Amino acid sequence: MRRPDDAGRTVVVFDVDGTLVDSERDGHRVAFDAAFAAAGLPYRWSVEAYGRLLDVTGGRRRIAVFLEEQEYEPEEASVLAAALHADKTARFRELVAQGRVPARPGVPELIADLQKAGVTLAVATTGTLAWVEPLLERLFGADTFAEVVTGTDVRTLKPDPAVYREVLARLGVGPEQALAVEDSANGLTAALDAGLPCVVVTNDYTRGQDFTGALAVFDGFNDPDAAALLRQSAPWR
Ligand code: XBP
Ligand code: MG
Repeated sequence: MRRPDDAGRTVVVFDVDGTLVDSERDGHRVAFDAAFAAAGLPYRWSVEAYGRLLDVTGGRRRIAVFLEEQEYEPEEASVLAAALHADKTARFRELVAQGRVPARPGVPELIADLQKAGVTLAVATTGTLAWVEPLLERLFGADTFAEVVTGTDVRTLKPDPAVYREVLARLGVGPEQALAVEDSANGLTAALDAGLPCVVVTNDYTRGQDFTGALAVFDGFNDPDAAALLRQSAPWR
């Protein structure tokens, strides 16, 4: 493995939801439903329905789009979505604190190996800063990621490339020095549009999406080919 000070510095930028952690079905979805219940609203998102709702990135936008589907006026949907999302965020932080949001199998080992090899690690996520930071610290330690850019830090969410561009700007590296690791088509589009090569590691919600343009697509981090490719050094293409 090349060291960062060799020709071609090596940076790996990870997505969080569905990539570093298994967080959607038994984490975010549960917190959204609890927020609906606490507000006295009858809505509950089934495991299947949530898969469709994931097409809209960002929890607040996801709620707003859903409420508009329930015939709320856009303005009312937006105000209610903001309040529900604030409550959802507090509830998800609680799940994080209880250790109920696990790393995906193979991820802790991959992170440890990349750290040992001197690779610079970073995060580009649509998720909210208030839960992203405690989750990363709990699972991977406080100083594992050189930069963490969240949905709170950018104006436009994935599939827009803003979050990846912000990571590269903060690190002061070009996209050719970085590799993105994503789980979804929205994330892949964001990475590619920022110029990063991208490996996709799918999960139950994203398997079957269109991953045209990905450097490689794997089912899990323990796939031997995935494990080998992700431990290679730059340049990846
Ligand atoms: C993740 C998201 C997030 C989470 C919920 O997308 O879209 O909205 O589902 O987190 P990606 P928040 O993995 O592509 O970054 O409620 O904090 O938005
Ligand atoms: Mg994701």
